[in-house]
Amino acid sequence: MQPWWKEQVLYQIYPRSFQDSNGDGIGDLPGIISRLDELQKLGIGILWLSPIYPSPDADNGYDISNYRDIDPRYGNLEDMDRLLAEAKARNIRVLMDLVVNHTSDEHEWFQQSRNPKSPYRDYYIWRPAKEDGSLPNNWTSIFDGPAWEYDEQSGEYYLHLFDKKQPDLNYHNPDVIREVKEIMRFWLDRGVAGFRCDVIDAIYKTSLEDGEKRDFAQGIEHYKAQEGNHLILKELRKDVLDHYDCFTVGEAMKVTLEEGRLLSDPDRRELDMIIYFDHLEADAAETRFDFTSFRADHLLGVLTKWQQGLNWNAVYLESHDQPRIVSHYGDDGVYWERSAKLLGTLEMTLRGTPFIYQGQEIGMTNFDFTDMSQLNDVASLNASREMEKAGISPERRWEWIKRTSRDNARTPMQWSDAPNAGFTPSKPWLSVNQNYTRINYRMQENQPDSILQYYRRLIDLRRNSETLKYGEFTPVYSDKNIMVYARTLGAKRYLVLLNFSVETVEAAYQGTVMISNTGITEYNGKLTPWEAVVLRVDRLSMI
Ligand code: TEU
Ligand code: CA
Repeated sequence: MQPWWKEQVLYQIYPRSFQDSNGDGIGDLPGIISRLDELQKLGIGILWLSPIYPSPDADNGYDISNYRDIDPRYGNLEDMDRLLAEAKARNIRVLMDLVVNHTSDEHEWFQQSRNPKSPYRDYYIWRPAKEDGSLPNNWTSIFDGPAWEYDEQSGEYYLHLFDKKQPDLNYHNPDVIREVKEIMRFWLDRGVAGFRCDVIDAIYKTSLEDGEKRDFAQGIEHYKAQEGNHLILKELRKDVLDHYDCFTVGEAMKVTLEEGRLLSDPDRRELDMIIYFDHLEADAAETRFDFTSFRADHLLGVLTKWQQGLNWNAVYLESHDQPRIVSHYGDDGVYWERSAKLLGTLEMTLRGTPFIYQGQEIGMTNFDFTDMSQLNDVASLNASREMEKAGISPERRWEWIKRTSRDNARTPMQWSDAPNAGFTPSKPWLSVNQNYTRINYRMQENQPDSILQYYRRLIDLRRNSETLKYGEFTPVYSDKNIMVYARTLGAKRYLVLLNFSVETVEAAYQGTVMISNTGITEYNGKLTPWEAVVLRVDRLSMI
């Protein structure tokens, strides 16, 4: 029998933007509880909540000041218990986001740690300036600028791979590992079903030597997927996770296939799956602030590498860190609906556990902001400053921000055409996309051929097909505009035909139409613009 987390579809909630219940403009736990019926109806079996712990919000909750409580803006521990019980009643399990590469600088440990004599000193990575007065090394923060911040009280610098309000923990200290185990047990004992582990391939810094010159994350070769990191993951597995019916998905930054294998190979007993980024960077250029144009064959190449290379994949196209997929690889203009459905077809027919990000199921698009003042994302704000320093023009800066900003995915969920999209009765913490009158959940609930209804059918199709869940993945054909791949289990085979363009193209395959985003029931060998067709091929000899 396969584990439950391979059978189910996962849904990621970004709590502050999902549903506000008390009119303060911020989504909360009672809001999530009030929407569980919708999630059940979609066919979701697992929820991952982005962080809901108390946080000063330098990075919207990814800077935690207390790991054993709920931020009052989201509710309290009783609300959490109620959410777990209500979800369970609907056969939905809940994952917490475990953010333990760093804490908030307002966490008690860090406050104590600023005193060089404190037993907490060694919880973090403190270093004096070099003899010539320069920084301890040349590492850069993933949010741009140096990775070191000076602390007056200590007379030393501390390391932060992200914002300066996110000091990195020191995994050379066994006390830190002990604390992490206790935090994990705290939540598992309360009934959570596992963790999405934030940047978990970066927690162990092997050395603090200077890094090779790079335009992003300089120093990364000293902390990405290190041997010490593998040992810690094994220890967490053996001492904690193995004692519960749970699973972990670890975010692995800049990970290669080989590193990904080591982190998620079931025999090594580290993580159950990893979140990598390769397939969402298929149009990224070599230089940091540039892009190449999208090609379906290129994307299929990247997908094939991971589909065939890993034992099991976390399959996702959106998250709180990514632009909306319909605006990225799809067409959020004329072919908005079709391309959103095509991308859903792609995701739901790959091998792995599908992760749907809130709003993806109704085809939400990138934000409609018109200038920097409307942004919240710390990564965008810092990147914009760096681009300015590099002499990049305001127009190109804004283009890049619009294309990549994490705020694209963080605008509030569009539930209806009521004011603020039914997310809140008051002013939302981040502006609602004004296209909510056209793109919203309630409208799609009432339309039989909406993106939402199509996602329900896709999820249903996957749930009931061993071939779609477990079949082998094989690329069949691709060019600039189209990709065709097969999923095969024993004598059963599905062929997935996707046209990523506005051209009508020949694709001469035969089979029974299982689902299509154009509503066809018979396939005539031609794909119309943005058409997606899944065929069941009854006789293997046919292709
Ligand atoms: O993301 C880590 C990460 O790799 C991203 O920050 C990525 O580099 C960035 O989005 C590019 O702009 C995780 C969380 O998902 C993210 O929200 C947090 O900000 C980050 O860790 C720090 O906790
Ligand atoms: Ca609220």
